[in-house]
Parts: sequence; structure tokens; C-alpha cells
Amino acid sequence: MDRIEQLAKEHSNVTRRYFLQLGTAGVAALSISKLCAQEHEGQIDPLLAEAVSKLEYLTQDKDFRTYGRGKPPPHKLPPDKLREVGLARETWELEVVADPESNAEVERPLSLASGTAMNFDGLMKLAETKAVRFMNVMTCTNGRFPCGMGLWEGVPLRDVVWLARPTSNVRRVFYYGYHNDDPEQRFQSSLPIGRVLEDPPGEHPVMLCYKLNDKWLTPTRGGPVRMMVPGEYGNRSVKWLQRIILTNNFQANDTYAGWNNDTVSHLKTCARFIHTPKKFKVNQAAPITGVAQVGMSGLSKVQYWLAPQDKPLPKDDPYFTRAEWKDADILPPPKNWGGGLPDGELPPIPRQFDSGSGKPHHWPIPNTLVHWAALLKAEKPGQYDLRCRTIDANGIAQPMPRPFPKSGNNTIQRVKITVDK
Ligand SMILES: Nc1nc2c(c(=O)[nH]1)N[C@H]1C(S)=C(S)[C@@H](COP(=O)(O)O)O[C@H]1N2
Ligand SMILES: [Mo]
Repeated sequence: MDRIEQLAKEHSNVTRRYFLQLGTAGVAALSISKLCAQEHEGQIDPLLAEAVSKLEYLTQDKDFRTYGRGKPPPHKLPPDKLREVGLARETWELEVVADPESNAEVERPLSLASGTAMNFDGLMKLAETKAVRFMNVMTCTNGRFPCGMGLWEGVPLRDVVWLARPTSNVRRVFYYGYHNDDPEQRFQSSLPIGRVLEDPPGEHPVMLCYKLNDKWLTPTRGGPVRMMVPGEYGNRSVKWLQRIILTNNFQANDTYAGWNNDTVSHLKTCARFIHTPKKFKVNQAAPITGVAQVGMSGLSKVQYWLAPQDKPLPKDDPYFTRAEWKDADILPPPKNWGGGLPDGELPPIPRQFDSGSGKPHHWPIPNTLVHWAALLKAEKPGQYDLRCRTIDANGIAQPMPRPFPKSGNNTIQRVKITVDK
């Protein structure tokens, strides 16, 4: 399944409720595809037809878009090889050591050589008192669409860092995972030590993550343990984690820096289409739907703009700020969270949710996805361009305030639509 089809599947039930609320009373049993087919004579994308029964706000592990460099990438190794190289829960070990190339002081390094490395049982012992869960979207800096929407569980990285007793000259944390013992294949990232040790109010800890959607992290998702850096693009969240280095070096050594990407990469707010009709009829409503990524600057609106192709675009307004954008509806939290959770129920209790009511503290949730929908109308037949964009919580329209792609793709998406007589 390609990424759009996948998002469509996850999205179908959230949108179904929306269209039902639009006043087609008595058809609650109908799927959105049937509903739309009746109202709009089969002009709806056939993707909707199969995307009916399951609410999938959260993405199942198998449905994520996967990145993993290496020859072969670690998740392609056979199970006994995975065990051999420490990528099974029974054999996994994590080192936390001082950088030999700096003067960082660490009193009790967790190292393979001294037999003090952390194993999975040790991590689970910590998890008994320290485990945290939060929702966070996984998106690649260079991807147009998110890889997946996850509920992640782990232990704050700082709790393991403190076990190693760093005392002085530590400014940064370097980390990387299994890479076939070939330095060329290593994928690494890094963070300032301050970000690891402290979270602003409402922010979540950088964590050593071992579960997605309440199931053990699979080899494909970077298991047994990956880094999970909330609110940043995926390159920070290194998979198949085995080594953490505490260093007095203040500079980023990230693989992504060498690949011409910005390494300080907070998620951007942006909108994407899921379902748009290829064509529809004049003066008939056509449903459109999509997702919005709620990035660093929050989300206040999702908007769309239907522009006739024969009307020239203004030369001095590259982001179409003066166009006639209309507001879409941002959809409420789903009843069933999907993601393969039994009955779609959340495990107790993600940090973004109220433990009493089980409801999210805020909606939409920062650093997650939200679904949106609208009904499109056109008065004249012709060829059109349909675009969508977000307005962030500071009132700034996509792709501003950070339009440069090296820190995340937030271009305004466009699809072509024909309006028939
Ligand atoms: N070890 C390792 N970790 C990695 C990568 C990699 O190539 N190797 N890719 C990173 C990038 S660039 C992204 S976008 C995310 C993707 O996570 P996913 O495969 O779980 O969707 O993994 C990150 N972690
Ligand atoms: Mo990425």
C-alpha cells in the first residue's frame, strides 16, 4: 500500500463521523463511501470504498513508512543474526560512556568492557517507576507525508544517563545504533545535554523507547530500543540504539548534517490532502479530507482554495496569501484510536490525556496529526487547482514562518480537479 492509501485507511472513520454529522440523517450505518457515492454519483475516489470500517488515528507498526540505512538495514537481518548482534530483547545491551576524544567525566560508565552495560531487564526495572507514554507523529525532514502516527512508550533518557554518573565537561549527547560494524553505515544523531536533562512544562522527555501502540518495538521500528525525541523530525529518533556517548563537544555530529539537512528540526505545522475528487459537478458538494501536522507553532486553522487554472497566479505572492482561502473543519478526537489497540482503547495513560476523564488535555495535541474535512463547491465548470494550508497558532500561514525545506517539508500541496457541467 502506498502512503496515501495508508493514510486514507487510517483516516476513514474519523471523517465518516464528520460527514454523517453533515445532516444525512438515518444513514448512520452507511460507510462514507456509500454515502458519498449516493450523494455524488460515484465520483468519489475509490480509495474511500475500502477505507470504511476501522478507525485508525494511530498507525499500525506494519503500516509505517520505514527508513533504515545500512547494507542490509538492520531490520532485514534474520532473527538469529539479530539475536547475535544484540538486537533482540534477550541480548540487547546499551553503553553510556564518555567520549574518549573529549575530557567529559563519567564516574560509572555503562560499558560492555566493564560488564556494566544496561540490558533490557535493567531497562524494564527502571520502567516500573519511570515509564512514560506520549503520542508523537513520526515524519522525515524530506518526506511530504508523515511516516506514521504513534503512541510511544519508554524510559526518559536522563534516568539512564544519571546512572552513569556524569560529573563534569558534558555538553552534548551523541548516539547511534547497530550498523553492521561498518562506520560508513552508521546513522547517528545528537542533542544538547540540557534538552536531555530538562523538559519545558508541557513538553515530554527524550526517551529510550521500547513500545509502539502498547506493543514491543519490532525490528522494523528500531527495536528492541530506539531513541524517541518528541516534537522533532525523525532523524533524531535513532533506531537499533546501542551506544550513547557523553561529550564535551558542543557541535552536532549528526548524519543528517552531512546530508545537507538542518539538524535543529522541530516539527512544522502543515496540511496534506487525503481524499480529493478527480472531478465533480457544478453546484454539487464534493467532500475533501486531509491531515494536518500540528508542529512547534501549533494549529489554529486548516484552509483550502479552489482556483481556476486559467486565471494567472500573482507574481508577487508566492504563497498565495491574498487568495480566497476557506476554512475547513478540524475533526474532534476519535472514539476509537486504532493502531491495533484492542477495541481502539488507549493504555493508561498517555501524558497528553487527563487520567480522570481519559480525554486529551488539548485538542489538537501538539506534535501529532489531526484530521480535517470540508465540502467543496464550484459555480463554473472548468479545470481547477485545489490547495490546502494551515494557519498556525501564531496566525502565520504555511509555509511561513520556516519555508526552507532543509528543516522539514511544508510546501503548499496542490491537486488538480475538473468541475463538470
Ligand atoms: N539507525 C537508524 N535510525 C534511524 C534512521 C536510520 O537510517 N538508521 N533513519 C532516521 C530517519 S531519517 C527517520 S525519518 C526515522 C524514520 O522512522 P521510522 O522508520 O520508524 O518511520 O528513523 C530515523 N532513525
Ligand atoms: Mo528522515
